[in-house]
Amino acid sequence: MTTTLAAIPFKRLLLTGAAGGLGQVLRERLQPYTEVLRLSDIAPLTAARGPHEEVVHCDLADKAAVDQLVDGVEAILHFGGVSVERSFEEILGANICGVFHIYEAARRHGVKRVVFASSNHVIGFYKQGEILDAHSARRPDGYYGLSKAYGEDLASFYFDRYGIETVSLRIGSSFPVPHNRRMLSTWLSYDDLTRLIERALYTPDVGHTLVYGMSANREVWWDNHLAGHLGFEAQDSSERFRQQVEAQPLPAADDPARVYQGGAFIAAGPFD
Ligand code: NAI
Ligand code: 15L
Repeated sequence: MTTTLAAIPFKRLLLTGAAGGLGQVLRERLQPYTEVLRLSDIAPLTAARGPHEEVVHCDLADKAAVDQLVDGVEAILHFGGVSVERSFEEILGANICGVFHIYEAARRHGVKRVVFASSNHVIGFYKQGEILDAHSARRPDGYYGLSKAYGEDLASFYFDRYGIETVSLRIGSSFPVPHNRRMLSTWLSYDDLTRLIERALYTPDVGHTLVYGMSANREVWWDNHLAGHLGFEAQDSSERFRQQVEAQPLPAADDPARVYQGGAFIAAGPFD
């Protein structure tokens, strides 16, 4: 993939969730955008590979630790937290308190830009095929989706109140390949994710911008015209995987995987 670096690298970027699936990918791909990349997770990370990396173990639920983590960074890519549907108690510390701690630390340390990894599960209860844009009412499909909705609202509030700008990425399904029929619509390639992050970091005057993170797939449910100022143009498509995905058995007509935008997440739980 070729980067289209739009501006000079940042002095220091923070990436939370650096040990995760996307974090490991971004550890490689963010290097051109920053002199120093500070990598953080609650899970073990391999040691810094040179002066261009810093590795900090941090629990997002720990406010004082997050405050220290953010000290000295110019912008934050907030990808850490529980990334699937879990009990409210599990989501609370990592995602809800976690994103609050990130914005409070950003305020205290004068950070002016956040890229927030939100999720399609904020709108997961819409039916597949319904077309949504950034103004569509939310229909979270669980505690996880609710935590991402809260993060988006925090982003909006911290811009209105403190001028901290955020691009909230409502990511569809970002994996090496789409795993199922639903993901033929929701898939976001790693190259397109990187392009989107580049635009989210460098586009001026984003305020709080909400953008759906998907590749240029043949059938999509999300319309990004309200995020046109980002200038994001996806270049990949799930189409080349269609044949192998459609070789899988077709789920029953009432299977959530076939009915809802959030797929199987809508049927997860309860957790008591
Ligand atoms: P992941 O689960 O692989 O990575 C999340 C990371 O956050 C993990 O390394 C985990 O250890 C860390 N984490 C969890 N609780 C923490 C805590 N209390 N303190 C510090 N770190 C903690 O998830 P993935 O796929 O890499 O996703 C990254 C982000 O993007 C997540 O926020 C996820 O919700 C979001 N996202 C991902 C999508 C995808 O398709 N991969 C789709 C939509 C959103
Ligand atoms: C997400 O929000 C999850 O983090 C990821 O693991 C996938 O399940 C993705 O959504 C999806 O909806 O495919």
